[in-house]
Amino acid sequence: MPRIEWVELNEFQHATGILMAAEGADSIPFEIKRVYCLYDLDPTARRGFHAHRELEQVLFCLHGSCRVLLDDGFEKVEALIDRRNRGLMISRMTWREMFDFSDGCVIMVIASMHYDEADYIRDYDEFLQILAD
Ligand code: T46
Repeated sequence: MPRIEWVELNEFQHATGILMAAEGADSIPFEIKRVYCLYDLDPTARRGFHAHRELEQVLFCLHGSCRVLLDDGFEKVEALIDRRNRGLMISRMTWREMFDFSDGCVIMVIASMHYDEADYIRDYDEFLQILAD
C-alpha cells in the first residue's frame, strides 16, 4: 500500500499572527525548484489523474481541506489534507487524484523540479506498463 507520509512545518505563533516557513533539503525533503497554488476549485471536480516520472512534491492545504488518492500501481490509499502545516508527500511514480475540495480550499504545492510536461504520465495503462518494465 502507498505510504502516507506527512511533512510537518513549524508554525511560529505570535500575538499578532502565525508564521510558517519551509526550507529545501531541510523541512522539505528535497531542494525546492518550484511552488504553485490551486484555488477557486470546483468542489465537485476531480483533478490530477497522472503520475510523474521523477517529480517529488509536498501538497499543503493552506485553507480548507481536500482529499488525495495515491496509487502505486498495486494499491490505493486516500489521505485527507486538513491541517495547513501538515503537507502530504507525493513521491515519483505515484498516481494521484485530488478531490473533495472544501469551500475556499487553497492548495500550495512545493516541487523538486521545474514544470516539465515530459515528466507527466497521464495515461493509467502507460503508468502500469512503466512500473512493470
Ligand atoms: C500535480 C498536482 C498535485 C503550468 O504551466 N505550470 C505548472 O507548474 C503546473 C503545475 C501546471 N501548469 C499548467 C499545465 C496545465 O495547462 O497548468 C495547467 C493545469 O495543470 P494540470 O492539469 O496538470 O493540473 P492538476 O491540478 O491536474 O495537477 C497539478 C500538477 O500539474 C501536478 O504536477 O501533481 O497538481
